[in-house]
Amino acid sequence: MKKILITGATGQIGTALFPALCKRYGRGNIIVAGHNRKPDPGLLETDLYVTLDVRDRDVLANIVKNHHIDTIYHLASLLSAKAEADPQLAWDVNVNGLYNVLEVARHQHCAVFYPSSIGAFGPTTPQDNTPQVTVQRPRTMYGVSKVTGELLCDYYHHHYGVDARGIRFPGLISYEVLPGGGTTDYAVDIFYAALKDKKYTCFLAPGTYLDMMYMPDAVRAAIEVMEAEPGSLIDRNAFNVTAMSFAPEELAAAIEQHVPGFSISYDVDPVRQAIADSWPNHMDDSAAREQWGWQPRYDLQAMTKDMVEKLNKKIEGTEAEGRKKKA
Ligand code: AKB
Repeated sequence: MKKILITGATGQIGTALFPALCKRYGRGNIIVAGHNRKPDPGLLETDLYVTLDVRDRDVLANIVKNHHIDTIYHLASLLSAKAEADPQLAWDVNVNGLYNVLEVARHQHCAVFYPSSIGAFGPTTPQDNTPQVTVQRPRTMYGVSKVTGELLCDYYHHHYGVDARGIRFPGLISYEVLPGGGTTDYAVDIFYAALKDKKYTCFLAPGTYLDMMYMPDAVRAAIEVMEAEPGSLIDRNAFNVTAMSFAPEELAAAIEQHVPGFSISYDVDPVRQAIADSWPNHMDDSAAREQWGWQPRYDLQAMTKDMVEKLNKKIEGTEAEGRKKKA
């Protein structure tokens, strides 16, 4: 039986991963750890939620020991734009936090899931059909921390036998919780703006192609790679995975089909634009497809339709809740 700890569990991925892991392994077997963001009130009331700053190795080691954890989904991390605003903090959380997780995993025999990113690539990486194994010379602290993380996970696997596995996530689109501090966040913000105001001002320029994925696919990818036959994994710590690649104007056109009259304008943020320009347009994820059967289910059209439906329901629910409180 698996006993799983999710670090950074109150973030964009963790919030969606938690129910999926509960469904698969049983709610009582998933411990969620958060630090900065407030968790769902339902979680706070249970003993499934623990407070954890991943930089504190002793606290982490005690949680793993006391809850008999055998698998850690290590999601605690600063995203790209936030990391550029505070590179020292980004190194501390993203690299030292992971180092602590791997050390605890080494001593307490845990498997580790590590989310790398398209941010692990840089301006000298081939931008189209970016290969699985290629040049990785990122110029952002986020990218430096992600490449370091990939190498650390490999090291702990080769030298200590830690079952560390990971994927390079593209931009992730979801309706549960906002991402916060990323370069690909526009692809989430745009849906909220479309449903609220029928217009959106994008901080990336038209023509900026980036890999993207809808959260249900991302959650499935994280679970599938951890369940894959270990013998089939060659690139175990940093699989390219993608589901679609689009530029802002193409996403806007897809949304307009569901929100007539929606329009996009641009006010480019030079920091985030430079980050996006250094990332791939579209990755080759054939290694993940061949080695553990990766297959996305949502393309741009399917994702947009589902996002609009789910976000509409969420907004209606929030408004109804607000009216109830007032009455
Ligand atoms: C970010 O934009 O920083 C993240 C990522 C692609 O890693 N969403």
